[in-house]
Amino acid sequence: DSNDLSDIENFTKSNYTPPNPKLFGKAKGMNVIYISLESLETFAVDQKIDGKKVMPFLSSLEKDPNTFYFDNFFHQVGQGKTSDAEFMMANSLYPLPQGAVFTQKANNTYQAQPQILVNHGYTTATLHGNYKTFWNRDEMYKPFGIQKFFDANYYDMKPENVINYGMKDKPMFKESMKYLENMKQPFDAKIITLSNHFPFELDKKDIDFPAANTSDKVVNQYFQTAHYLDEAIQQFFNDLKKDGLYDHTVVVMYGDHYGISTNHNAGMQKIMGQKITSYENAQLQRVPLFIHVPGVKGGVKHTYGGEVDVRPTVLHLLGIDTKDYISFGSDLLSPNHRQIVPFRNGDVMTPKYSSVGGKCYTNPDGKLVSKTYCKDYSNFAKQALDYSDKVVYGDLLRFHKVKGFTPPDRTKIDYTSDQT
Ligand code: GP9
Ligand code: MN
Repeated sequence: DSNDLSDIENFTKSNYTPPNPKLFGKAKGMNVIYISLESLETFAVDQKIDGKKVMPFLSSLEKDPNTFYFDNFFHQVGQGKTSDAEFMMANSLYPLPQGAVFTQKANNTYQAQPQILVNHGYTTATLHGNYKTFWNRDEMYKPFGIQKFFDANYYDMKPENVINYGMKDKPMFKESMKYLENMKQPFDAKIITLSNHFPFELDKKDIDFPAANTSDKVVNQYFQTAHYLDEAIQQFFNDLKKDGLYDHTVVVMYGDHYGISTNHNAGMQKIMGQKITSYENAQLQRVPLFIHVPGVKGGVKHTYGGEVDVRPTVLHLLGIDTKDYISFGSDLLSPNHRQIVPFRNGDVMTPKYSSVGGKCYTNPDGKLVSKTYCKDYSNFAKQALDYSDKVVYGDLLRFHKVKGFTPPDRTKIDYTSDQT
C-alpha cells in the first residue's frame, strides 16, 4: 500500500546523488540511441585471439575523446535476460527474483524513460530483428511509452539475412537507418542486437575471424560472433556519421548480460589462463558500457556500477532532473555515485570487496576475509532488492505522482498497423 511506498521513497531519496554540474544538460535536446549488445562481456572487448583483437572498433572507442567507457560495470539481470536489462535501462528498478518481469508485470504502471522523454517532446521507438511478441515486448513496451516498435515484420527476413533468433546484426543496422532517419527528432530509440547470442553460430560467409582453440565449441565461436557484432557497430557508426545524426545523438551501448555461463568454465579457464572460481565468475559478470556524448570530453571510468544506474546517468546528461522519480540506481558520472552493485542473486560488488555466495572476498586478489567486511553492502543490497520487488509486485507506481509526468495511454499505442 501507500505506506510501503513512503518507506521506499525515503530509501531511494536517501540514495539519490545529485548530478555532476559540469555534465548536467550537456546533451540537452539530443537524440538518444541505446544499443543492447547481445551477451557481450567486458573481457571480450580487449581480448586477443591468435594475436588479433576480437573487437577492434569497440576497443578503439575506449580512447574516443567523446566517449565514456565504464570498465567496472556489471549486469544485474535475472531469468528475463535481454528483457530484464531493458527493464532496468528504462525504469531503474530491479527485475524479478524469479521469471521475467516483462511477461509477469506488463499491466503495471511505470514511469519509464521513454515516457519521461515523450513528456519532453521526444519520439520513442525500439528496433529489433525478432518478432514483437518475444519476451512479451509488444505488451510491456506500451506502459513504458515506446510509441513505435520496428520488429521483424519491418525487416527483410530472407534466409540469408537471418540466423538463430532473427535478423543478423549487419543487415539489421543497415535497414534500421531509414527508420531512424524518418523519425521525428529528437528521438529516443533502442536497437537490440542478436547475432552474438548463444550458441554463437554464424553462416560461413559471415566468418572472418579465427575461432579460439579450447575444448569447448561454444567458447571458441563466441569470439567470432563478437567480432561480427563489432563490425556491425562500426558500420552503424559510419552510417550515423554519413547521414548527419552522429553529431547530435547520444549513443549508449551496453552488454545486456553474460554470454558464457559456468557450464563452459573449462573453455573459459583456457582463455583466462586461470581457474574460474566462484569469485572469478562473479568478476566475469562485467559487461561493457559506452556512452558517446557529442561535444563532451569522455574517458575511461573505473567507477563501479550496474544497469540500474544508467537511467539517472543519461537523464542528467539530457538535463532532466530525476529527484522525484523512484530510482534504485544513481548517476555514474556524479562525484557522489554510490559504488555498491547488487546482483539479482544477492551477490554484491564494490571497489574493495566482492560478496559472492554469502562469502566475502577482497578485490582484486580474491582473498577470503571475514563476512563482517561485506555486511553493510549485503544489507544494502537486500534492502534495495526487496524494496524494488515491492514496487513491482505491488504495482506501487500507481500511487506515485511526479510533477510534470503524464503516463502513456496504452490504448493509443498500436504496433499492429504500419508505423513508418
Ligand atoms: C530475443 C533476444 C534474445 O528477441 O532479445 O533474448 P535473450 O535470450 O538474450 O534474453
Ligand atoms: Mn540477451
